Amino acid sequence: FNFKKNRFSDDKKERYEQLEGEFELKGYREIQPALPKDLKHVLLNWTKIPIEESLNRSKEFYKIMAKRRTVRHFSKEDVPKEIIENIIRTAGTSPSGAHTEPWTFVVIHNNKKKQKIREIIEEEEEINYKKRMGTTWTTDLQPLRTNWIKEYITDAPYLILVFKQTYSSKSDGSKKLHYYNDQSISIATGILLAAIQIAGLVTLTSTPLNCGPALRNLLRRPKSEKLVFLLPVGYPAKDCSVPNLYRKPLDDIMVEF
Ligand code: IYR
Repeated sequence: FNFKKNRFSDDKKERYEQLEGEFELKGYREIQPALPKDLKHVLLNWTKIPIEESLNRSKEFYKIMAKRRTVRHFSKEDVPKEIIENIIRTAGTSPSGAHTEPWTFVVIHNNKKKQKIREIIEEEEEINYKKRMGTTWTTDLQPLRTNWIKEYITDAPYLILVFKQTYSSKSDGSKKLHYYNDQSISIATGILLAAIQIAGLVTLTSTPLNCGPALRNLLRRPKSEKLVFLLPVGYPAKDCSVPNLYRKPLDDIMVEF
């Protein structure tokens, strides 16, 4: 029931008010909050650490993250599932709009599923590379030596498909709005990348173009969910090479006042 007063012309107002009374009596009028109305607030569980340790941790974390590279050549070596579970648990600690936690991480270990996913993506990517995208796109990507053949999809032991929930439903069946779901899913994926790196694994932050609906159907996700990222996760291949890229120094990315 989406009764907005301004939708009714003045002559219908009287009838509306009558109706409103009826709805209130039947309990239809009340909007169910996304979080419990009487949600408790508890003391923050936080412990101060010495400045020295803070400095050390920030430096060590930076050093580990600076070694992160996007990897496109994977070993077939398996990874214990518990590591993948911990990584996803960590991503799930991300902040989200109104604590809606608008993410579904679909984990694929099954080879037949990986093969099917690879077929769907390669078919679309071949069109992207050959027809859909312009010469600026192909010229810009050329130094990365990517193409539509995606061996990593079947080589990596795990695929994590990150789905963004654009909305869900409340317990009364009404629509639950997922505020800032774009930001929330991006932050969660950033945390996911950091968790993968800390665990000593590698990944590729891929964004399969035009494959969303086909993959959503294959994995039986609802229409409310959109595929945002596909991350192969595992170990690099023995002969894995990466483009020799450098990152901007602090001076180029930080502005101080
Ligand atoms: N999604 C395509 C192309 C691609 C686009 C960008 I922007 C990259 O940084 C890398 C690749 C692919 O995966 O091949």
